[in-house]
Amino acid sequence: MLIAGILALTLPFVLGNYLQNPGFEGGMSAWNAFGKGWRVSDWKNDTSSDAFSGSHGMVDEIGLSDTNEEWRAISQTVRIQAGLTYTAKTRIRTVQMGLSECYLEVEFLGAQTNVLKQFQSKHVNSDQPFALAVVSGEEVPRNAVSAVIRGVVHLFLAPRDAVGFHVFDDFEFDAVGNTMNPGFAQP
Ligand SMILES: [Ca+2]
Repeated sequence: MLIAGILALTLPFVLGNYLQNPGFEGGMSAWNAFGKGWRVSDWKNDTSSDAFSGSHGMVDEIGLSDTNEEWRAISQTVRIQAGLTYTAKTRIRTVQMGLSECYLEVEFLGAQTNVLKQFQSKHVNSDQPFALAVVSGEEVPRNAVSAVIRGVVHLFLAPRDAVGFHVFDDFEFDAVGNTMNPGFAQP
């Protein structure tokens, strides 16, 4: 009871970013790339940059000869804790994206890496400067042991005129531990 009382005084709490190398300043380290076109970029000019913060971001380049209906993703898998609520974020910039879309996705996995639940941010389907994409406040399903945090690019139709770019930077995956057991604060 004493321990519960002490914890109750500290709620709510936010645990730090679970992701490693979340802003790609360490290159590809800790990230898995699926599909074509992924590279870490430090490109910038006077008005724009592939980095939302720091000097690097993750770019997926769509080429003129790429195949229609292609899926691509950059992802990181982390252990999770039952009883917490999680929020994922990233920043997305798109250039000449044509007939494609991109978004942030979170999957909660069971012990056999089976997908228990999937959440997606609002899909980006027109060009934009860096803007926030969020999957917020999702409770962990019973039996979930890990989460995949993923930047997804879906190419509907390969471009004919200009190469396109989807740029991601500053992924976050945070836990908030104040909502799963409301009785806990009143032991
Ligand atoms: Ca960065």
